[in-house]
Amino acid sequence: MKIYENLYIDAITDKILRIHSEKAAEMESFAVKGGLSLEGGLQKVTSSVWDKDVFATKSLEIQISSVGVMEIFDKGGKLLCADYAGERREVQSLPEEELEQMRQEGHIVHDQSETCKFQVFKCLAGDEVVYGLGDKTGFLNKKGYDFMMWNSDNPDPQVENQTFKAMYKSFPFFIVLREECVYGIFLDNTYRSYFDMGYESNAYYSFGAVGGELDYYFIAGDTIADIIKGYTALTGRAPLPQLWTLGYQQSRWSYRSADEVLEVARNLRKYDIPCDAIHLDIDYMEQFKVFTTNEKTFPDIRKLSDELAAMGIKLVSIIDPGTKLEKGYDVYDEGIREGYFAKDEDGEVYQNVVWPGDSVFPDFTSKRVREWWGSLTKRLTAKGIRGIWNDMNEPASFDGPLPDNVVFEGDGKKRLHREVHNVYGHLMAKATYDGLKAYDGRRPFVITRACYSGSQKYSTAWTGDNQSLWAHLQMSIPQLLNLGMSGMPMVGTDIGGFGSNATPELLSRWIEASCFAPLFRNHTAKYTKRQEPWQFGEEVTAINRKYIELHYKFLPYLYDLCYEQTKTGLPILRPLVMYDQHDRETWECNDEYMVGSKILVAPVVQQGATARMVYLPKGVWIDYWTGERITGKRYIVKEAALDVCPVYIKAGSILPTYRKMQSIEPDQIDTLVLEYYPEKKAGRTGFVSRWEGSSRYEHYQDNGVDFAYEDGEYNLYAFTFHAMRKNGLQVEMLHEGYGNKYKTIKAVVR
Ligand code: MIG
Repeated sequence: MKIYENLYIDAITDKILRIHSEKAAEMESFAVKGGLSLEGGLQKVTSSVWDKDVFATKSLEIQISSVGVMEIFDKGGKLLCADYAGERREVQSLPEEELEQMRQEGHIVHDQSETCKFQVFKCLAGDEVVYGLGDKTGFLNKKGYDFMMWNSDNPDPQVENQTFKAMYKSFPFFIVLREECVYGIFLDNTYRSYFDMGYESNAYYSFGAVGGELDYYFIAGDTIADIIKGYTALTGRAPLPQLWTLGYQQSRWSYRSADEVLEVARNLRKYDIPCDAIHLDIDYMEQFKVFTTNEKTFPDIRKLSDELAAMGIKLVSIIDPGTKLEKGYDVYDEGIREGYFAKDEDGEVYQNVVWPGDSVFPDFTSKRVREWWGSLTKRLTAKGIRGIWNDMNEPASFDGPLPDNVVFEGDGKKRLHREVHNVYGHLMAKATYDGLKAYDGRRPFVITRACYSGSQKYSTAWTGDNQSLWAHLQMSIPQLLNLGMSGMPMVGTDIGGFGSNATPELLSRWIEASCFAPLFRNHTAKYTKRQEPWQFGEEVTAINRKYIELHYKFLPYLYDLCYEQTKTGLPILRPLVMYDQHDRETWECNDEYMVGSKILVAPVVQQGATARMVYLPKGVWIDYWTGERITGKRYIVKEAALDVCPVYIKAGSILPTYRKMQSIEPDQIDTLVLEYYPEKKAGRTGFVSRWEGSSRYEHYQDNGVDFAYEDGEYNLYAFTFHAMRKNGLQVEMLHEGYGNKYKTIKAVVR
């Protein structure tokens, strides 16, 4: 529906509006699934009343002024979001020569003068906070900062936002929360885009892109969860992972030979550290040639993977998109013959330099190329590799950035680098996912560094090259939470830090802080001190083991959250504000998080600290370690020596747990232990406490490997626990389709 000059509004549902230019309507989206097929039971609007200048759906009303200024109201007449029509307060850029002087001394300065093709300005009310935008540096609340979406590999220490306007990922999506209301905006534009969330002025925020079309979605709802549901209904949700991929993973750039990998595996077992995967970084390749292996250092990866399998450990290997330019290297030869690589303006294959030296870049915008790349994954899976880690897919390049005009031909549709840069990693992840799914058949395990909105459909992600700095440990929490609120649930950071050297204390605190992370991987760079969990002596090893074991104990809870996520898009790690958005104290809580809605984690992220303030939101919380019951909506001080990561369980919860294990073998899991944390103590008879209340919990179980669940091969249980009854556990089967059921289900009252 046209509302003003080149401005159209479609109601996608009665709470999701698409605001776009005329041309945008015909453009294909890289993020929004299959055009606009909504997932997750959202209803498409079939009719809405579009009047002359008041447009309305069942839930929203839009007013357009005679000069095209748009205001969106809810049905009660509350103003949710208004275009800003006042004066701009532009930030002056320095003259180029002064910028240059700054650069000469090593300052990172940005020229702010790039002009957007379009920019949208919205009013700031003053009381709002802004979340989302992927994994930008800094804290949870992005208000007051400005950002750029341009997938960038920058190895400098990633501190706050001022020089890190762009990171590896582009999630042009944010959530605005106010006392009164909440909404989200998703700018579906792959060009370089800018998000000024009140840096230029505190009267307005703005977003815009240097190319492409104006095309954004306005998502309304009552809660942050509603906004995430709406956004992921558009851009998709993460599929169920293989169960083992939720386990602990050990990595280093690089374990340089099969022998070294085996030694790491033996140490993991010797020190009794649960672990499910070891990663092979670039040195397993022959001269960094993608899809090859180094015959000298890794003579028989099939044999290696079998030996590791006997220890319950799987291999994951890295691939890079940059393909070595070398005649006789079959991947290169075939790609040249078939025209699979990106070209320069004159039609010559475009070259730059990456790890293999002179390299060329597959054109992942083409379906043929993605299928080819996907089929190449067979070379790795045939050797027993069980997961593929996609690196350098911004794409990164050593000899200057790829120029704007490198040509990606797609399938007959020519696009320039400036248009597809931000989806290059997204499409590589898709190619990897589709290849693994087609040829391996198990649920693909892909990790990617670069992303665009919607990458959650194909891949997990890590936050790239952090460093072993306390500031980066602190940042890891808001980073993962904002990724989750950007629809990307399966995420983690390099535990212990990638660059620089971890101290024993930092490593333990990092393992503690990450102990519920869906991607739970310790990784570090080539030139750094070793940081496997056993490297710092017995005392520290015991702490590290304790938290890795805690992670394994709660695996069935994590997996249930994965299942929930496939239905709702809700993240696994959630900021406290998602628990109670009417409690302002939660809005900027940067050092605590919830795991689903029942566990609260408040890690220690300060060097030397042995106590910390913990904010407990409303409700009754049970200290996981001491059993103490605490009424929330207040701060408490928690003693937390190095071996204590404060964890609290919401009273009334039932949590599913597994017994101690070294690695995840879904077939062998036959016991489920339900921990019941009753709402209320009713009293005491002799030495026995009596409890009141009852709770219910739904639990999902399947083979944890393949797609059989799509044909109904899964079990869905409902557990009800009545505290007052003897043997108060009641088990109901809501769906019964997986044969290998638990032999034992028991409940313990905590
Ligand atoms: O230019 O493959 O972020 O995790 O270990 C460095 C080597 C390339 C960057 C990745 C990092 C990986 C490293 N890679």
